Amino acid sequence: MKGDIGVIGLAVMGQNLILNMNDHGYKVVAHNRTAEKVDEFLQGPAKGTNIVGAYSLQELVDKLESPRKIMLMVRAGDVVDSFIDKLVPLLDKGDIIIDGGNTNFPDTNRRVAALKEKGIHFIGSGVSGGEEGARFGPSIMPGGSPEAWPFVKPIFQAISAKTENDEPCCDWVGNDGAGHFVKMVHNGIEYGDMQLITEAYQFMKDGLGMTHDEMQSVFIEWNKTELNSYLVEITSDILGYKDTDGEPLVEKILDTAGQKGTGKWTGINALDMGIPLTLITESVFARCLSSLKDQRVEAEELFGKKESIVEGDKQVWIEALRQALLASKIISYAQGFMLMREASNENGWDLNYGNVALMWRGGCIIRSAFLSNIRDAYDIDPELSFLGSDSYFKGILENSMSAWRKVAAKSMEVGIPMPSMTSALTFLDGYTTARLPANLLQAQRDYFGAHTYERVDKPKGEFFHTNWTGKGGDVSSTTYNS
Ligand code: NBP
Repeated sequence: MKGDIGVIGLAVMGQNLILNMNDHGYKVVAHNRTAEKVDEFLQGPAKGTNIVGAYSLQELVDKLESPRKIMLMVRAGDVVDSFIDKLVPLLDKGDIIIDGGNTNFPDTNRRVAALKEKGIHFIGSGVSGGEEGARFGPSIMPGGSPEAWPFVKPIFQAISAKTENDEPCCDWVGNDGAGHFVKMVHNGIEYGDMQLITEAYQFMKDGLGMTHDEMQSVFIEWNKTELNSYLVEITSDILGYKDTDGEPLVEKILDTAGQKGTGKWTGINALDMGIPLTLITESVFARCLSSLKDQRVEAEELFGKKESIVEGDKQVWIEALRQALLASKIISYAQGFMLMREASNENGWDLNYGNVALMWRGGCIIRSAFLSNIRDAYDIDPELSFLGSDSYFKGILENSMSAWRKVAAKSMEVGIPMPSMTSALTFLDGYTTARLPANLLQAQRDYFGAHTYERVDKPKGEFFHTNWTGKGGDVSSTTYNS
């Protein structure tokens, strides 16, 4: 009997996805560039299963049922292109290549188009959930050639995580690189969620002078509220984890954050599309700032900086912080969905936002109860332009407003950096202001560069230039927006 699917790449993600597929009754053919890893896998974790090995791409292709489905779980970038180049001459028209790595979506756009010309279907799929997700149920976000989806759907939906209603956290996202785009936004939101939690931690630790056991209890309690999520849950575990000397391990970890690029891609994409994705982008910058460790140490000494303690009832502050965290999180998701909406419109992807929320509901790093509410919001209004306008989320934003402002103002007063919580509030203030000072900005642009402006008392699209000094000319610059 031939294999149902081939997987190339036997590192942590590939091995665990294969074992997951095997558990669900699929016969998987496993291949890896370094052939010894095939043997190690077959004699180790795959021993006693239906998994078979292939030591060359030809052997892999020969062992698969048609149309062949070959999934790459290898390092993103050139490695994917090189496998595609080697596979194509061995495949038949109608065969399917799937890239399950963390690929930047323009690469997937390019590969879908190039392979279409050769009659090969290509799926670019985000896979989230790390090692445990891959083994027992990840969130899977496939996009690309729609013709390929019916062949891949049963396998992907079987191995994916399920919601509490047993719905698979995997559905077709859209054409081209839509799956990888949505995975990129997922990762951006993950950056935002993590940064928000770290800001709450710093406020509690440095502002309120709380112990790690106290902070752990707070996160345990928060996890029973609307903040219920995987990241809040692991944060409580981390805060309670003691090193061999009985001290909290977290305080022994160097405070420089790493990053592998997906948050940065999300920010760059937002700038390209003109979407104010402030919270995620601040989270990326916060990681950049954290990596300037030596400079920060010097600057703290130079400025003689000291944070002052936050006075007042600790319980009241903790509740205010919870509300500020929740409200900021709503803004982060609202901005992420704005970005997806713009990308969907620009690329004709016709994204289903409720389905995206459902795919993130289980298996992935940002999984949370909150995503069910997002799904509900898009069920009510599939074209919702701002998540905060949905009545459930609007209610939370309004109820949290005073606590959120209090926390933001206090953090500024005592010198605790909270870039994501404060920028989220600033965003909402801007978004809910009908008249911003951009009129003055337009006047400045027209003053120095004759860039022209529109008037509130004239139809939109009519442009005016003023000779502000009496010394300039009447010739204006061409009007376009980049
Ligand atoms: P890695 O990202 O570490 O990739 C390891 C695989 O890539 C191995 O099979 C390795 O073969 C192969 N490879 C490399 Br590296 N360079 C190669 C080359 N020049 N030619 C051929 N093969 C090459 O594995 P991973 O952590 O399992 O991740 C797989 C994909 O899934 C990545 O795109 C990753 O970003 C993504 N992802 C990872 C996670 C996670 O939590 N780790 C989560 C979600 C998505 P070799 O054994 O011969 O070196």
